[in-house]
Formats: sequence, structure tokens, C-alpha cells
Amino acid sequence: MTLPEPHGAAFRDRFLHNLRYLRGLELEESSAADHFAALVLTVREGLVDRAVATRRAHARARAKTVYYLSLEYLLGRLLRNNLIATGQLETAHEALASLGLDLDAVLEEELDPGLGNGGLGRLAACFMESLATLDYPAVGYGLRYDYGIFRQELRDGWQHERPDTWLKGGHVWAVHRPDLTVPVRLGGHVERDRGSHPHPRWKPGSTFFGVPHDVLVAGYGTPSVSILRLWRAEAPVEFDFEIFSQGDFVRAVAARERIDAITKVLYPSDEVEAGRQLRLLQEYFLVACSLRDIVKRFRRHHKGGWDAFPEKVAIQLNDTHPALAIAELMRFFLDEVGLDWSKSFELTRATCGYTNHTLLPEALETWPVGLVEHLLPRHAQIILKINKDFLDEVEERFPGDAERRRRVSLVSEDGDRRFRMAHLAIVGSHRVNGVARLHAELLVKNVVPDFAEMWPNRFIGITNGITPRRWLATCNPRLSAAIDRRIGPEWRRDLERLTELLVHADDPSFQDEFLAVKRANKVGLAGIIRELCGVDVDPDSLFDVQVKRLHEYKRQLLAAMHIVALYRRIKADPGLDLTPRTFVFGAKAAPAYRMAKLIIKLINSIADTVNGDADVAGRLRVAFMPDYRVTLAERIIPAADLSEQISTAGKEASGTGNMKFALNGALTIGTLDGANIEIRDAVGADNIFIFGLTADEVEAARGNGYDPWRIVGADEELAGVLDTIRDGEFVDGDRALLREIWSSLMERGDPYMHLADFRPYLDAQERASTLFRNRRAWAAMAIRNIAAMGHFSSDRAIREYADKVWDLKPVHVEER
Ligand code: NBG
Repeated sequence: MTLPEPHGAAFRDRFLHNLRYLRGLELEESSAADHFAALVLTVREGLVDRAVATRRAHARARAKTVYYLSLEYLLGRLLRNNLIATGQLETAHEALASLGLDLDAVLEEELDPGLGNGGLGRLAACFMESLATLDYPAVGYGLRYDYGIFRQELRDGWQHERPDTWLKGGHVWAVHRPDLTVPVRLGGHVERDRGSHPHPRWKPGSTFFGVPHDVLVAGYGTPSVSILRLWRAEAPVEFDFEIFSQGDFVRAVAARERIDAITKVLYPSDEVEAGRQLRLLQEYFLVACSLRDIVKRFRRHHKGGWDAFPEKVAIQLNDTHPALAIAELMRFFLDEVGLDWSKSFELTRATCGYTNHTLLPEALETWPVGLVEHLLPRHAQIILKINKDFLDEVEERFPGDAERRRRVSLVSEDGDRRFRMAHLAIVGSHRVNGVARLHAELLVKNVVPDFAEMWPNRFIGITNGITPRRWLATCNPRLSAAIDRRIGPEWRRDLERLTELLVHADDPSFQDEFLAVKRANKVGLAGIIRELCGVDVDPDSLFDVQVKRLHEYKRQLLAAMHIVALYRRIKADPGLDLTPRTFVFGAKAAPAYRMAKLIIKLINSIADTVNGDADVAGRLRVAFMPDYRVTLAERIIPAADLSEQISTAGKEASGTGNMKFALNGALTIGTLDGANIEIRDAVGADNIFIFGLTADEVEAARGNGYDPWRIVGADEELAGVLDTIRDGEFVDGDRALLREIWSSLMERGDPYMHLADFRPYLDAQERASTLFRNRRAWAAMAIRNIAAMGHFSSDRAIREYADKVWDLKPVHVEER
């Protein structure tokens, strides 16, 4: 599809214009950073035009809109994607070349906005892109953190965190909208009913503001644009002015800073509840700003009265982080509109949907009732009333079952009273979804069985997906071109088309083409590894890759134990013939997560030893790449041969990296966990290396007195691997340094069952090593994987949400 964007000379002139009027510079005096800013502005202008057209089309259609509420968006760089989406990549390339500039170098100037931790945030970013591509009316709401996920540095093998200064140099993509500022209220108290006023009235203690910064998300091959509205907290000017004029300058500024702090920094914990007051304020701030905006938009476009609210508005809660939306929407209907309780609740529930992203108990959010009462007295009151009604309903259906009421209550009473945010989200939503088939089953079976019993139809599974635009078309141009030559370019908008590749899986010429692409990508990655890690790796070795957040359940430690085993084999038999491997890791550990940091140190110590040992040269190499993030993922994934998806079964809700690797022609070695199961079903059990305990077996083993010592006692090689770690062989014999790792496996029961899966894992690795030596057979299998990835597009996932949760229809936007 050709869209009327400025082409050739027009594009170049616009670029020069922007360089001049944004920076006040002429070409000769400008730097790459200036070129980047001018180019972004040039592309942004086109997006703004599209956004205007999109807004008009939606208003004309009186369309229902989905509002996606998420504390995290892991966007990654935007420029190349937006150029591709709008069909301007070539134009930009030529326009810049005509000025003697290199587009690729300019693209490298972009900082990666890391406004998220991991899978949950990246999923939100894929979803925004798919929503635009599929022409669904959508607004994403999030926070504009001054500092995103920390920058990771490795010193002496240890992780150190540095602030992520992604805003330095400005954020040219964002359109600052102070005109759409909304007030946010906090604290104070609630006045009881008075004769003239039927509802309790909240008298807030303070007011501050949310100011939107809009990032426009282009759809691919359509003029549709979604808005990602990121809120920044700002103190009111008058707030400090009074104190200021009294001469207490420091206190005046301090008050401002308390407000600014709300959107200062992203909480860097992943899968663990942050539990801090500031985090609660962030969650409330997002909810309060977004709901004001949603209501304002509803009022502007729909005159039909509040009954029509759920027909025009769908609100999706990305995990429980924005679950206060339920209380805030209730407060709005009750206190500002004046609806009665049951109507307010009916509308709220019909509007909201909740996605659960984890089964880990430590990730389920709770907040002390006292804290919520202090900061948000009216909301606390509303949640308690929702709970009372709900518990009455439970009593009606299960009379006398006090134990059940205790289990399902929105307030946990063990110890201090706390609100259970997942329970609030379930009770206040009409649909609750897990993010893969197994995850949805386990959610219903193990986490919230009582709720599922009451409302069986409320619970569904929608398996995650990834956008093929970023995760194939943009990040892997070589493979994309090879695929295009066989089946044409349509897969970008319809990933199921990849099945057409199946007939080419056994075609030696396509296999060779695939292998050549993979090798070129590996040569590229080898260069980056040399630059970042100072390690030389062989592009012909098997690239065995594990990149994701560092967490014990993801079992980077199991991969490390495999390396140690191979290392010991070579040391015992220096002539050993084994498939040469390069192990690539990338992972950030939550700053307070001690064990995760120790595992990073262990892997780096293994890397130092292995890479420095002439005995193993040519057979083993280990690289831990610092500061793993979206931009690095885009270079690593297309170069991978083997994708490590080895979580303890039942722990990884879905995984999305698993999909990205398979789409780029890596074979998966993995457990029957999360979406791995559906990947196996799609590619066929013969085209994937599955090993280890199933989720049921993990449970059973736990129940039957899982015994690390017995497993280790029966496996000499495993015992040797553990001794090596315990004795500090990789850390100059320092037995204390990493002892905790050994102790978690042997003395603290190996909660993630590394030991039980060790031997099956090594066997599966053996199968991979053998197959890798048959290059064509490997290629055939990889091609079959690519061909089967259609199901894992975020377009498919978004259509499922639209049909099963949001009741949302696409709206065609006319080209201008
Ligand atoms: C993560 C899960 C992943 C899943 C993503 C996206 C959180 C809390 N959960 O398995 O661990 O793929 O969410 O759904 O980040």
C-alpha cells in the first residue's frame, strides 16, 4: 500500500527544515544526534496527520475504544519501525544519502525507552502496535518515568545498576499536551452522608496534576495510529508559592519534589511485589489520570447517557497494578455522576477486564488497608463495600462456609489487614484471562479455584503473541527477504501465511539460504560480543542463547550447570569431540534480588575460566552481554541457533521470547511450561527439544518429599558439577562467595528443581548437539518452526481480546 508521505526531495526538504527550526542548525554544523532529532520530527509529522485522520474516523463511527492500562511499556527504539510501518524506509535512506548522511548511523542514535521490566511491558508494546495495525480504536495509558529500567554494568562479574537517562537529549517522539492536564486528588477524609447529599463525600487533602506526553504508535500498512498517553506528575505552581513567599524555600521545593517523585523512576522488580508507598501512588496516579481522560472522551463523543458506557469503553487492566481503576470508576459513578451502587457496579464490571501474568505467589499484590485508607479514604471505603456485597453473595451460595469466605475475601486478615488486588480485579471485571493455555488452567485450578467455581465463564486463556513487524521484519531483514522471495511479503500483516514455507523446508536451496542468513546474523552478533564482552566467538559454533530477566524459576543456573558439565568433560578428556558451542546470556537482576545477582556472578566467573582456558578453545565460549534490553534482543535473537526456555514447569506464565526465537529460526530447548507447550503443538514434537518434569510432576515431586541428596547421589557427573561450584573453583577457590547457590540447591530443597531436570536437560542438549552437525537437517527443522509461528502473532492475540473481552470492532481509516 502506498501512502502519501513526503517522498524523495520533499522528505529531504522537510528534514532540513526540521533541523533548522528544531535545532537552529544548518547541515554542515549539525551532529548525528541533531540528524536523529530532525528525522524523528519528520516522521512524527506524518504520524500526527495520521492521528488526526484516525481521530476523525473514530468520532464519525462513534466507535467503541479500548483503553489499555499498564504501568509498563517496553517500547524499544521506534524510528526504524515507524519508517517501515509508514513505508518510508527507502525514502529516508535516499534522502539522507543525498545529503551525505548514513541512515543506519542516524538510527543508532536512538536511546531505548525502557519503561518496563520484562515480558509484561514488552507485551503491552506489541499490543499497542497490533491494535493500530488492525485498525482497532485504542489508547494505551502509562507513566512517563524520568528513569526507566536501570542500565546494567558488569564489574568483576557483578551487576551494578546505573540510572537510565533515556530522556537526555529530549524525547522527540512525544507530543507534550499540557492542554490536557488533569487534576489528581489525594488524602483527606470522607464526610458522611448529609441530608442534601446522598453519598459520602471525599474531601481530598491535596491536589496535583497529571500531564500527558503522547507517543503515536503507527499501524503497519494502514493509516491507523494508536495513542500511547504517558502521564507525568507535576506539582501545582501555587502549591509551593505560598510557602515560598514565606521564605521557606527549601520546604517549598521539597513539597514539589514529593510530587515529582511519583513519576521519577520505574520500580525495577519483576515478578515481585514492590510493596512501597510510592509504588501505590504510581498505580493510583495512572488510574486517576487515565479515568479522567476516558470519561472526558466518553462525554465528548457519546451523548447517550451513562448506561452506554460499557458499549463505548473497554478498560483492560494489565496485571493488578492498575486494579484501583475499579474503585476509581465506582467513585466516579457514585460520587460525581450520582448513580446508585448497583448500577455503578454493573457498569464498572461490564467495562473492565483483567489479565493475570503470573502464578508466583510473591508477585500477587496486596496493600495494607490502613495505607489505602490514609492515602485514598474514599477508595478504601468503596473496596470494603464491594467486599461486603461479594461476601454476602458467597454466603448466599455457600451458606455457613466461613473458611471459603476467608479465602476469597478482598481483605486478607492474617497479620495486618491487606487488600488483595487480584481478588479486587477478579470481582470487578467481567473477564479474567491467563496468558497461555497452561497458565489459564493453573490459574483456575490452583490460584483462584473458588472464584472460578462461582463464575466459570469469567475465566479464559488468551495466549500471548509478538508483533512480526518488530520481531522479524525489522530485526531480521535478511531472513525477511529470504521469506519474501518464497512466499511474498503478506506475512507481515497475516502471519499464518508462513505455513506456505513448509513446502520449502526440505528444499536444499532454501535450507542453504536459511543457513547463510543465520551465519551472517551470527557474524554480526559476534562483532557485538567482541565489542561488549571482549570475547572472540566462532560464528560456526552453535549459538546457545538464554536472554530474559534473571530469576531462579527461569533457571539460568541450570544452563550454567550444563556449561560446567561440558567444561569438566573436556578437562577430563582434552581430546573430546564435542559440538562447539557459544553460550550467550543476557539478564538483569532486580537490584534487591541477592540470589539472582550471585547467579550473574557465577556465570561471569564460569565465562572467565572457560574463555581463558586454552584446553577448551574452539569448543566452548561463554558471553554474558551487559544491559540486556529490547535493542540488544533485536541483534541477539536473529543470530540464535538454540533458544533456552527451561523454566520449572508451572512457573513461567507464557514467555514471549520463546516465540521470538522460533520465529527467527532458532530451535527451542525447553520444558513443558507456558507457551512452550503450544509451540510444541504447533511445530510438532519432533521439531523441538522438550525435556523435564511437567507441571503436574513438579507438584507431585514436591508432595512426595523431593530429595536433592538422593538425586545427586545417583548422578556422579551432577555431583561433580555441584562440587565445583561449592568449592569456588571459578572464583579462585573462594568457598564462601557463591556458597549460597550450592546451599539453595542442597540445603534449601532446590525449590526450582534444577537437580531433577539436570540429566534430562543434558540428554536433550546432546540431541541438539548431534543434530547441529547435520546442517541441512537442522535448517529443515528451523524452517518448520518458522512456518508454524503464525499462531503466535500479537495480531491473533489482539483479535481474541477484541472478540472475547472487549467486544471491539475495527474502524477503517481513510487515506488522506
Ligand atoms: C510475565 C510472565 C511471562 C509472560 C509475560 C507477559 C510478569 C509479571 N509476568 O511468562 O512472567 O510472558 O508476563 O504475559 O512480568
